[in-house]
Parts: sequence; C-alpha cells; structure tokens
Amino acid sequence: MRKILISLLVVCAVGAAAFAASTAFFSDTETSTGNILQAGALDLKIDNTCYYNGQACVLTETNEGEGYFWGGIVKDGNECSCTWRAKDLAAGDVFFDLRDLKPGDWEEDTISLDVDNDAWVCADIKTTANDDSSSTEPELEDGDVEEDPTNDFDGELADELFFWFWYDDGDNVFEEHEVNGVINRGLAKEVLGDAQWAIADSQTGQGPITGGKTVYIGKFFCYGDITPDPVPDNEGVDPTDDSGFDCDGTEVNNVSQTDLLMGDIVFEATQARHQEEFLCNPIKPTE
Ligand SMILES: [Ca+2]
Ligand SMILES: [Ca+2]
Ligand SMILES: [Ca+2]
Ligand SMILES: [Ca+2]
Repeated sequence: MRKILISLLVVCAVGAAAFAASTAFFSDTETSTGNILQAGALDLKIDNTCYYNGQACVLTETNEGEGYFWGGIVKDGNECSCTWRAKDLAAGDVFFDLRDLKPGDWEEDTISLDVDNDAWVCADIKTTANDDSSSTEPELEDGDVEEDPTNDFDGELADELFFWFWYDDGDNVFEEHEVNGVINRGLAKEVLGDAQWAIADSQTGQGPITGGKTVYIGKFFCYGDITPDPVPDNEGVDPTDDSGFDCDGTEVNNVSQTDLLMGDIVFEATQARHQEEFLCNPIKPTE
C-alpha cells in the first residue's frame, strides 16, 4: 500500500511539471531606483562694497598677492576691509571700521544679499557702545562732561551720524527711482539702537527674496547733516562720481571728539515656503 502511494505522488509531480512548462503569463515590471528625500539648503551669503569720502575700497594686486586698498593705492596705512565678495560672514567681517572720523566725512556701502532658496530676510541691529572714550580739551570746552569709564553709553557720536538705508539697484548710488524704497533714515541714536528691520517679510510688499536673485541694500552715513540729492535714473556711476547725497559737517561741534560708536548687524534668512504670513516683528498677542 505504501508503495502505491509513492507512485501516485510521482505521477502527480510529473503532471504538475508538464502543466508549468506549457503555460505563460503576461507580465510587466516598472522600477524606480534611487528615490531621494533631501532637505534643501538655505544659505545666506553677503558681500559688501564701500566708499569713504569718495574713495572706493577695491581689490588690488600687490607684490604679495591681492589686498584691498582705498582708491586702489597700495601703501602702508591705506588698507581697507569693508569690501568683500559674497561669503558667509565670520569674525572680523565688519561693515564699518573707521577710527578717524571727521565732521563732513561720509561713507557709502552697498550690501548684497544672496539666498539659494526663497527666503524672508530680517536685519537685527544693536548698538553695543556709544562711548565718550576719552575727553579732549575742546570736547569739554564745548560742554561735554568728563568721560565715565564705567559707562559705555555716555558719548555723543550717535547724535551726529546721520544714516540713510535704501533698496539699491546695485550701483551704490541713490537715484530718483529709489526715493520710494527708503528702508530707514535718521540719526544713529534713532535708527540703530536696538532695532529689528524687515528687509523682506510678508508686509514689505515685494514678497520673499527669490533664490538665486541678489538684493542690494544701500547704506550712507554722514558725520553731520544729509541732504538727499538723488542722481537721475540711469545716470548713476558710483559714489566716486556722485553718491546721490550731500554731506554737511559744518554744524558739528567738538563734543563728539574721540567718541566711539560700536554695533552688531545680524542678517537672518528664513524659508518663505509654508510661512506665507512671516513677519520680522511679529504682532504680540494682547493679554
Ligand atoms: Ca570723547
Ligand atoms: Ca564712557
Ligand atoms: Ca542705485
Ligand atoms: Ca563726547
């Protein structure tokens, strides 16, 4: 009986093999390999170009290689550092580093902001010192009091430096078509202080900064009074020719001699996608 059963199993196995060999199925295969989900980048890069009293800080060839010099004139003491190519800012990258200001001095510099993805951008400006620094005789004769070394905010320079910030088109010149694009203007003590500025947020009207596009912020200060005198459209060259402002230091007296203004400027970019209502200065809920 056991032998018969084995024979039947063999017959069945042979039958199954014969069936498989004589039958086919339609089939199709689609393959997707290497699927990727990767986070995008949001990397803000900043460059700066500056002009001091009509001289440009420019990259210049030297015997040792390259360096930045006022007016491109290579000599000791004529180095400058406020022009640089687009990069991530690091320690020592400062927009202002001027230590011998005189009434009537002015500086123009244009900041370029580049993001690689659509972004809202805010600027956070904080004055860290407005110090008397030391007291000169003319300073005291003009009514200042002796420098207080324990007080970093006893100076008068923030009362004398007038600033003007605008959306520039990249030529570093304040032009007629830019008079409606003023971001801020006023004395340093009024506009710097501790401020959060909306360069591009949901209320500034131009939408986010587009990835790959450069946004320029023109910045001008005068040690004295500024009178805007915008250059006609398409006639802007650069501030060695005409900045679009007149700077008048005749009303400045001696109380700000040796005074020192220090501050930090932080640019912050945040993704625009999924943040359509983003504000640099969010409205605080009322309690
Ligand atoms: Ca002083
Ligand atoms: Ca002081
Ligand atoms: Ca311009
Ligand atoms: Ca002073």
